[in-house]
Amino acid sequence: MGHSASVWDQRSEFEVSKDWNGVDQVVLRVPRGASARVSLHGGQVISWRNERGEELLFTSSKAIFKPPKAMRGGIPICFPQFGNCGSLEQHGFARNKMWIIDDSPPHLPSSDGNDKVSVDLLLKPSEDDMKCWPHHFEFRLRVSLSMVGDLTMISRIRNINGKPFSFSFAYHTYFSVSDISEVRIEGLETLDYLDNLQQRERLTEQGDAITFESEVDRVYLGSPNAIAVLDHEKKRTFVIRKEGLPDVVVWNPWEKKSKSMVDLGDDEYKQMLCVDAAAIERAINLKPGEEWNGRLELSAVPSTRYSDHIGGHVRY
Ligand code: TA6
Repeated sequence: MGHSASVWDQRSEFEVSKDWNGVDQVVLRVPRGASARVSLHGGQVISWRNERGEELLFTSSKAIFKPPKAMRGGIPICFPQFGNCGSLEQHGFARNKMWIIDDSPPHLPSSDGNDKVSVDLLLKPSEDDMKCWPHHFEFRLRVSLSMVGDLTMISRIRNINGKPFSFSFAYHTYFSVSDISEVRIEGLETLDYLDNLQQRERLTEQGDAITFESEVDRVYLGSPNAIAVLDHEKKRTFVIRKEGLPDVVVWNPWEKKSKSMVDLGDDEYKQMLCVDAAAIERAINLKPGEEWNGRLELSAVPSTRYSDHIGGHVRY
């Protein structure tokens, strides 16, 4: 079944196919060759490829592609809770629910509509969901691919005239990296962070780019809206731009925890890094009728050019 999507001066198609569990997936393609694949299970981006067909997101070779478990990799959506510090399952239920394609989404500002191929997904609570989280919400997710292969995700979460509610949120992004010991993050220097390995103690990052020699599980607070993840071996930089998402989660399980995870290969920690645009420290509160937007834009650029892409935010 083909859906035509209006794009900047070229007709592009996205198709809906089914995975081996019979779950619908939407494939976005642009003429220059980049693509993205979104599963209706969890509204999870499970693949993002550049115009050479290189996969930019990590997927575990031991991923369990069986609902209700979220696949280990891609970009799971953490809502309405990040982590396990609330009454819900770890990272909330949104990534374990079936979403639908929204054929008549409310208008988005034109900057996010005309030069991209997009799909709009919708999650609304079922009667069952209301038992564990009794709030009337609509979660609209637009996943877009630009003509040059940048991936954009826009979450619009609205309180549909129920009682006020609060939530935390993250785009739990698994980047594919060549070797974690050859990766650094720029843009988080000198920020405070909550260290999940030390009972969420609040600490301050030192003044240099972040590199990796052991397990890291941190929530950086009040971060700039442009962050760079530099993969030295591939000479590739992921540029993360965000709006409405003040925090950044950085997670690599390293060797010991990888060995304890059934859906992650023992050595796969070397090829992945989670850098999640998030809203965690301060919960988002919505009164009836209010809506929150959280926007993420990912680019993968040659490292020689990445400073052009994040302007003055670069720190040396
Ligand atoms: O900080 C990221 C984190 O909360 C880690 O503690 C680790 O649990 C990771 O998320 C993966 O969570 P998941 O539920 O996807 O296994």
